[in-house]
Order: sequence, then structure tokens, then C-alpha cells
Amino acid sequence: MHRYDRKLTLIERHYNAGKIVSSTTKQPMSITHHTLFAPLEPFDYGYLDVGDGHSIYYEQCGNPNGKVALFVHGGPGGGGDIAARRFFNPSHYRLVLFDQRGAGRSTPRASLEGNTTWHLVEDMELLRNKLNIKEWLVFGGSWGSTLSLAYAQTYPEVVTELILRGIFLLREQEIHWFYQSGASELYPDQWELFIEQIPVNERHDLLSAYYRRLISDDAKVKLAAAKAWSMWEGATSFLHFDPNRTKQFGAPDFAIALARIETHYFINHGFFVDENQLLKGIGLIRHIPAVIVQGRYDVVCPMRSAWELAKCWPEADFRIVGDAGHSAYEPGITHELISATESFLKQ
Ligand code: STX
Repeated sequence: MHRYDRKLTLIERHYNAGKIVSSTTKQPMSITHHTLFAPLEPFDYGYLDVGDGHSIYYEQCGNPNGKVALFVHGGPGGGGDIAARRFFNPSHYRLVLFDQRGAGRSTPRASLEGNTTWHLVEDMELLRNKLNIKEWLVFGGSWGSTLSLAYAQTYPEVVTELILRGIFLLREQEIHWFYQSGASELYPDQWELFIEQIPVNERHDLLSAYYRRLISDDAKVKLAAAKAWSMWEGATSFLHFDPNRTKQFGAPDFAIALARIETHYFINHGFFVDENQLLKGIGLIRHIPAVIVQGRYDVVCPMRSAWELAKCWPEADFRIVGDAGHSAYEPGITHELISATESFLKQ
């Protein structure tokens, strides 16, 4: 990894009960605590045939003449989230959202054929051209941060700004932490439900054991594995464990797409040749204005990866939320994401 002279600057804030209570910098604290914009419907939506039998759903929200931004969802496979529309001021942004191959409203649902990182990167370019967009701000959390980095490093000239959250670089250590040993120590209760699906003699490699079930022709086996896989992620995504949100992750259509597509990507190491590819490629994009938002208690995508990214990208504005887990809907994370979308309107 490269070393740079410029010192990394970072901010860490706490948001106890929705109020900003402390900050590591002397900078004036933001007066407004940002919360999601009001729910809204798209002004345009449709399907785009991207080849290999896939048709991807897209929609546009906000002001048709506004500043253009692209929302990149997580998982991979976690599409269809309508609340994602609400991170951007609809009076000033033209926000494009899409469901990645096999995810959300895209068809065929949960399909793994012709489904790789590099297909998704090309789909984003097809969508940009279809919508006659010259360049756009790219916003992605978790796997959305991975894909946004891969896209920006492939097509840096069309990315105006990057907003990245809950950094995930899809390296062996990150997969091992969440699906084999690590997060298990913080959530032993939820972990028990996760490993219960797999016989003891297969537990030495849970990712492979789950993948085998998720590609099974037995619908019952597939659904049981998908629910447990997806609910593990739901259970661990919030600082405050919430059984209702966990249950939502078990909804069959959502769980099957998320679990099948995630295991397919993880078994294949995200289709990266070198697991440090995205860190090594920072030189291609470090001139692009960027905000990195990370919850200190993110158990799904631990802060190690955000830290390493920020260290090799000192120009990026790195914001640690001192009391948040993984989800974009953690109050402090939502606040930082919206202050980022708002700040890029002023420039
Ligand atoms: N997957 C991390 C990720 O990208 C290991 C992610 N976590 N939760 C989500 O995505 C959704 C809420 C989009 C399902």
C-alpha cells in the first residue's frame, strides 16, 4: 500500500438519543440533526435489458433538472429498499436508484447467471447512457461501497463525488469475521440460530455449507437456509438489536435473493483478482471529492476496512459515528450521510 504525506483528518461524533453530544474536533457542530427526507414516489421508472437474460429495474426520484446522484444498494442482492430514496433532498437532486442483477424488482429474481461485479459495473454505465446522464455522484453503503469503488475505479471520469458508508472490501478476513468466527463472539445468541441450520461436520466452512443449500433444487432447504442467512445479517446490523427488523430480513423473496447472491459473490471473492484491488486502485480516484461514513460498532463490516481505506486516501473526509452499527438507518449514520449529500449541493 502507498503511504502519503498528508495527514488523515477524521471526525468522531456521538448521537446519544438523536442529539449530537460530543465531537473530537473543535469545528462547530452541525445545528440540525438530519433525518430522512419525506417518503416520495419516483417521477420515472422502468426496466433495462442488460443482457445474459437479465432485466434491471431502475427509478428516478426528486427534481428531473437537479444534480444527478446514483444510489448503489448493498448485499449484494439487497435491492428494493424504497427508504433509500430519502437520503437526498428531492428539490435539488435527481436521484437514480436501481436493483442489481437478480435483486429487488430485477428479473430473473435471485439469478446467479452472468452475475459478477464486472457485469454490475457495466450495467451502471448502460443505465447512465440510457438516462442521458453525463456524470453523477455515486452513493453506496456496505456492498454498495464495494461496488461504488469498483465502478469509480473503472470509470473515474464520470464520477463527480463519492459518498461511501460501512466500508466493505470483500477480503477473506472480512468474510471470515462475519460468517465463520468473530461476530459470533458478540452475538452468540443469534449465531446459534445461524449455525443450527448446518450439521456439525460441515461447520468448519459455513459459507460453503450455506452456498450448497442455497443452490439446491429443494425449495424447502433453500428457503430455510436463506432465512437464517439473511436474518443473521439483519440481527447484527443495528447497535440496538431489534427483533422486528430481524424478522423483516426473513421475508422469503428478499432473503432468497440476498442469501443466494451474497454467497455466490463471497465464494468467488467478489470476482476480484487481488483481494486488495480496491485499496491499490485508490490512486485512480483520489482526486474525486469523497466522504466516508463508518459506525464504530459496525459488526457486519468492522471499521478496520474503513480505516485502511481512509489511510490510503487522506483527502477523503472520514466520519466515524461513535455510537452506531452497520445500517444506513442508524440515526448518526443517517445524519452524516445526509450532511454529505447536502454539502455536495453547496459546491
Ligand atoms: N453484506 C453487507 C451488505 O452489503 C455482508 C449489507 N448489509 N445489509 C445489507 O447489505 C442490506 C440491508 C442492503 C441487505
